[in-house]
Amino acid sequence: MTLLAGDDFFASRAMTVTVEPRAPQPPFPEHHHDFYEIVLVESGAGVHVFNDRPYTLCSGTVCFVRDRDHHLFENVEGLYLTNVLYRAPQAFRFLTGIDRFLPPDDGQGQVHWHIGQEALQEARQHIRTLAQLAEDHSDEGVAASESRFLQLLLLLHRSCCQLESNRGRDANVLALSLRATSPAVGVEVLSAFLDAPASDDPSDRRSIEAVE
Ligand code: RM4
Ligand code: NI
Repeated sequence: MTLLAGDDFFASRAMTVTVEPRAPQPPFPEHHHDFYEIVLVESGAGVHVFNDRPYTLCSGTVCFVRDRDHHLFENVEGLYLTNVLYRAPQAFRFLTGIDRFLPPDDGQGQVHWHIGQEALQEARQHIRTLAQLAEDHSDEGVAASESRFLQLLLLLHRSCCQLESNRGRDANVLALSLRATSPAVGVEVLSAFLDAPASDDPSDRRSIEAVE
């Protein structure tokens, strides 16, 4: 399996965060990395085979990839995504304790999440700034980039892990249950789902609980 090396992506050893837009992301063979990445799906569809299990991707899907994970992309249909690469949770120069805002690292937890269009819009602004800072090797540049990264992480943490509305929670449950669905069907189901408010019907609630 191919090992992607951070040194091929980060502008220098001094840099701890960088942005790799994939517009589009072509099918990409199985690989792992010596870095971590946050994959944010802008638009389109595809299948993300993550640690040997297929997940359907659509606009707003977020995936947290660690250095020991392996993954590939297939059945892509206009899949636009942004990878935010960072060396490791403990390898920042000016940040500590950020594990608190990453998905729990117990090996079995959820790694795919879904955020709404508003959060996606906000994430894009942070990513734009991160991309501009990725070439600034000065201490000030690295500190600014890490601080932006933390803002992005807080936004994703808020949007992914602490969704208050039923609808957001349901979307994450659904994202998980779509694991083996074809991209086209998955996108159709998920879009319809996100456009409609959460159902109060007891039998719907029971179905959601069953998937959970
Ligand atoms: C690839 C693909 C991989 C990512 C690298 C940086 O096109 O998106 O997942 O690790 O870029
Ligand atoms: Ni990757």
